[in-house]
Amino acid sequence: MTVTQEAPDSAHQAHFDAAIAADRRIEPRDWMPEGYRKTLVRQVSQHAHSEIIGMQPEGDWIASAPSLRRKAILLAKVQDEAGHGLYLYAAAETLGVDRADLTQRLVDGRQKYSSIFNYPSLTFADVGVIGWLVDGAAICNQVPLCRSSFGPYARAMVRICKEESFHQRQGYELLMRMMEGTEGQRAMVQDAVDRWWWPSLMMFGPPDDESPNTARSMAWGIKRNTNDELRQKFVDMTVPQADKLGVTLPDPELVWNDERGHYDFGDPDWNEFKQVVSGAGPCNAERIARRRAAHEKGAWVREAAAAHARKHNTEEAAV
Ligand code: FAQ
Repeated sequence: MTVTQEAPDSAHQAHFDAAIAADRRIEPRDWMPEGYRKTLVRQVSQHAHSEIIGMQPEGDWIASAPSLRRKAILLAKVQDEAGHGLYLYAAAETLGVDRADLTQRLVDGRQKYSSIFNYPSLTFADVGVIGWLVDGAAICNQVPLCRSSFGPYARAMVRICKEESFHQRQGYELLMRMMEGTEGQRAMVQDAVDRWWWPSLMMFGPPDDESPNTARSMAWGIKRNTNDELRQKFVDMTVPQADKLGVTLPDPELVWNDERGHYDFGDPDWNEFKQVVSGAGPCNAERIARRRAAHEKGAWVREAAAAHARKHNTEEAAV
């Protein structure tokens, strides 16, 4: 059966449902319910915005990295994040939206980006902790998205996850070196861990019973796990790494539960999460102002590229 993007009817819906039930990929040319398309536009564009805004906290440290080696690593990481944003905007565009419009929605505050990037990076230890915890959380969240039902999103995630894995390792390696250093350096690492632990847990989103989108997104195969499942996976993975590193995670309720086969842990401050997501976090205004300024400053580059493409196309057509 050929399925086109015409008005939905029961045959289109049945074909889509059968593809989801059989765990087949949905591609941009396939008919899809409007709710599925909208959910993907929302998630993929928020994800793209997060990668681009996420360049800022670490980008601040490129100019003052303590060695050439650290500067080269950090530059490569931040450039990777720009690339991730581009793959994800390209995946979103296959759903019929325009990247320029998505960016406008971001800078106007009409679209979200990850709460985590609204916290400041105060010392160079934050670069290590962002790599270890923030990229570690991103990997936990994103590896299952390589099996997302929408083809372009799933394929983008495969490459992104490979690069996130390097990001996580560079962070952990930096922290290992700092923990072998002076008492002052060890204190700097512990302070950064204390500040980033709870925001990292919030990256996975609200608890399942307060997550309006999870059930629908899982039924459609867009998400493969619930927010709480992934948060638990992250805690279980991270506690032994913290022990090895010699830092304390700032949660008095963190304890191994033999019966469950998982760590028990405390609740993040969900009021703080709501505040940060609604735009009132420590760095929201600064992050958006910078993104808006970069977008405006880059207008001439976009215009020049478009003019060049037009000229090139006219020349090709004339041959
Ligand atoms: N921050 O019903 P749910 C990275 C919103 S990339 C802000 O549970 P859903 C790489 C949510 O959008 C990090 N908003 O929603 C890197 C929804 O609002 P809406 C980004 C959040 O979509 C590392 C509402 O709350 N990763 O770190 C957050 O089913 C280092 C209700 O929530 C992704 O985007 C939050 N943390 O589940 C870069 C991964 N959580 O739109 C640089 C893909 C929830 O209805 C340096 N996304 N909200 O108004 C996902 O997996 C999902 O979208 C979730 C949220 C799990 C984030």
